[in-house]
Amino acid sequence: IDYVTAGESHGPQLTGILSGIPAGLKLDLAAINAELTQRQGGFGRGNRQKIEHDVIQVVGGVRHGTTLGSPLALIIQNHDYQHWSKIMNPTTPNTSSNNLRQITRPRPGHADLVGGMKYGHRDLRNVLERSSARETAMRVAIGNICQQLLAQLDIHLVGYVQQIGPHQITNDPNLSVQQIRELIQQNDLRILDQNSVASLHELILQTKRNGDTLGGVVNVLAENVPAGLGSYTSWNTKLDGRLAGAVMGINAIKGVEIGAGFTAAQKYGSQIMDEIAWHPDSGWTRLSNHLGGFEGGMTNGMPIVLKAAMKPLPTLYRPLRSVDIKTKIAQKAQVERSDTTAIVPAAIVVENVVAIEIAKVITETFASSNLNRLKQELASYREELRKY
Ligand code: EPS
Repeated sequence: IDYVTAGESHGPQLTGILSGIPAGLKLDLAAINAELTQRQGGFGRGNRQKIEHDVIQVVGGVRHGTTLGSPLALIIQNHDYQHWSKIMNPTTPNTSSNNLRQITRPRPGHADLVGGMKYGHRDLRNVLERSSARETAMRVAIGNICQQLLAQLDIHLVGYVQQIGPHQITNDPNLSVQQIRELIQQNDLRILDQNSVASLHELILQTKRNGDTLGGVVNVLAENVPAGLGSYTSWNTKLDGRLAGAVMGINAIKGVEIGAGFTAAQKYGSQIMDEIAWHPDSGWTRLSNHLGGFEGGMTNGMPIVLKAAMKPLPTLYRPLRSVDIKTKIAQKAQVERSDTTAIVPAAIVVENVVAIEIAKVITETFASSNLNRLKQELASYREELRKY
């Protein structure tokens, strides 16, 4: 599995090409659209999401609803383009009348300044348009297709919000993916503890009134992942490393932990290693899961537990100090429309990016041109592991 996305935030559309999905997967477009709608939601979003109604169009790689094994071609329209069709037109020449809304005062913490320096852009909109997290809509669509493949293999995962700004949300490490899915649907913060909702709404509203923004932490739990995905044999085959890279590749993510992560550093080995057990019916297991489902860069059959830290969004309504790239005069950064927090969409994006990496390693490990063959191979592999 591999993928590439293209498209600017206020351009005509987002485009995605996803290769390596086995033939024979019945695509559930309604499920993709439901996931896209979820990503658009969450308390703390700005006004752009009132304009967008993300819907997937599949224009290649699928026939009569079933994948062909060829690359999937995917489109999501940007409805806001109708307001930007002059300024963001891909083909009309650059004239004074369609060159409006230039950005010359870079926002600290955003890609604006370094992106302009690197690519030689004098209008930082050329950077903002692609560095925008709008792109993650396509990653979520691609991730949902990968989740549909994983569901066929009885592998399930969920991403949810663990912390917003300084506020940690009560967690329960014993909940299943299904239980978490039910709990997070009961509020618009994708959190487990319904009692925290009102105070977190107030925190986000107060932050908005202050012209400020908030980040947070998201958790991902993946269940029934077979042992032995990834490899200890070379650094770049370790799956935990690949997951960390993919998650760090999401806008605004500044940290990734697997299992106990940084807290493992404070403990004794005897407190952190997950002791080994064996049962005649279920085979090999661990008596705890401090290592988050990984040993030697390989899955060990325990649930994958991953955390990602998101920094607060850099677009502030009460802007910070910057310098105009044309005049070199010190000025406040440009104010652009934005969200107060995007931690809810981030949880969905991280979930889907993890799904893509797991689907990727599975299709690399097992024969995967056809879904039925992949199912059979994985089932016999699971059986082999059980008997080991
Ligand atoms: C974003 C700024 C906002 C967000 C956008 C990401 O867009 P706009 O500048 O049009 O108001 O709404 O996110 C999305 C459009 C999306 O679909 O998630 C940014 O600067 O990254």
